[in-house]
Amino acid sequence: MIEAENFCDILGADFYSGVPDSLLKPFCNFIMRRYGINARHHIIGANEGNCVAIAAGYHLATGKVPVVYLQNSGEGNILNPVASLIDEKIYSIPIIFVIGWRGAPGVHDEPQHFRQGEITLPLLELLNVSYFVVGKESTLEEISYAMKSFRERAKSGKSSAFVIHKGALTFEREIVYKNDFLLRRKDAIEKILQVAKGDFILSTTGKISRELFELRKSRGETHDKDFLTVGSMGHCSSIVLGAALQQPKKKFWCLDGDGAVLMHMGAMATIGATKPKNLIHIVLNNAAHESVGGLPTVADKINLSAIASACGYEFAASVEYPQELEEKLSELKEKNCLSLLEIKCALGSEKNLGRPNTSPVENKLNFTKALQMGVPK
Ligand SMILES: Cc1ncc(C[n+]2csc(CCOP(=O)(O)OP(=O)(O)O)c2C)c(N)n1
Repeated sequence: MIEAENFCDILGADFYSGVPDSLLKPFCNFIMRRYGINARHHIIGANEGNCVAIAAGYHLATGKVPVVYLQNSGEGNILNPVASLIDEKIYSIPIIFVIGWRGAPGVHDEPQHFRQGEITLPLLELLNVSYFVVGKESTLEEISYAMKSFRERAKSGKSSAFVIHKGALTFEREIVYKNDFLLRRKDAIEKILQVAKGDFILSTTGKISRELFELRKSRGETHDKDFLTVGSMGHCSSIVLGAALQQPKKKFWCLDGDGAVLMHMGAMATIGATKPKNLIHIVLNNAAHESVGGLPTVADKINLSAIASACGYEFAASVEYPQELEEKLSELKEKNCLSLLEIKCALGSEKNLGRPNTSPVENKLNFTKALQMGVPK
C-alpha cells in the first residue's frame, strides 16, 4: 500500500480538481488536509467534465500539468472534454488523471459498477490516455517510473492516468466533515414517506437510496413505488420528469442530493420550463458528498430555492427544522404545482446502513408494474 502523501509527492502537481470517490478517500482526505478547498490549488467541481475544463484553464494560465481525480463512474462525464478539448489533436493539454476503479473485474462491488468497471481501461485506450494500474502490491519505484513516462508524454500534450484499486492508497489521519445542521437525513426521508403515502418516489445515487430502502423495510412497506437510481449521478430528476409527464394523474417525488443536483444542474432549467404539476423535487442538502466520504460541495454557498424559482418552479422553499419540514411537506402534498423543497441536513448515517437486496432490474420491473397499472397499452 502507498501513502497518499508519497503518491502526491510523486505526482508533483500543485493543482487538483475532482469529484470525490469513496475508493480514493485516502487521496481525497490528504488533498483536503494539504490544501482544503483552496481555489489556487484545489477545486471540487460540479462534475468530472467541469474538472477537466478547470484543469485545462489552469494549464493555459501556468503551463503546468494539473491533476484531475474521479471515480471511474465519472469517465462518461470527461469523455467530451477529453476528446474535444485536451486531446493532442485539438488543444493538446496534458492532464494526469487519478481514477478510482470501482467494479474492477474479479472484485466484488455493487451492480451499478459492473459495466463501468469492465470498460474503464478500454475507454482510456480509446481516448489515447496511457495508464498505470496501482494495486495493493504496487511500489513507490513502480509509480515513480510510470510518472516519469507520463511526464514525457505531457511534454507533447498527452494525458495519462493512474487507475487505483481499492485499498491501494492509505492516509492514516481521520478527517471529520460536518456542517451546522441538526436534522438527520434519514429522519427527513421518513417524514417524506409519512406524507407521500401512495405516491411514486425516485431517489438519487448513494446513501439517500439506501436509507429509503431501509426505511421501507423497517416501516413494513413495499418497495414497489420506489425507483432507486443506483448510478447515473445527477440524472434522477430528469428520470422523474420523463415519467411524470406521461402520468399526469400520479404524483412523483424526486429525492435528490445536493452533489447530484449540482452535477447536472441544467436539469432544473428543463424541469422548470416544462412545469409538470405532479413533480415534487426534494433536495436533501448536507453541502457534502456524504456517500463517498463527506467532502464538501458548494451547495451551502448557493440559494437553491431561488434557483428553482428562477428556473420556473411554481413553488420553492428551504427548511432546516423538523416542525417547518412537516408544515412544508403537508403544503406541498396539497399543492398541485411543480415544487422544490430544499431540506438542510446534517452529515452522517448509520454505521451498518444496508444496501438494496433487490437487483436494479427487479426494482425496475416492480416499479413499472406499479406505475403502469391500469394504463392502456
Ligand atoms: C458520475 C459520478 N461521479 C461520482 C460518483 C461517486 N459518487 C457516488 S454518490 C456521490 C456523492 C453524492 O452526493 P450528494 O448527491 O450530495 O448525496 P449525499 O451522498 O451527500 O447524500 C458521489 C460523488 C458517481 N456515482 N457518479
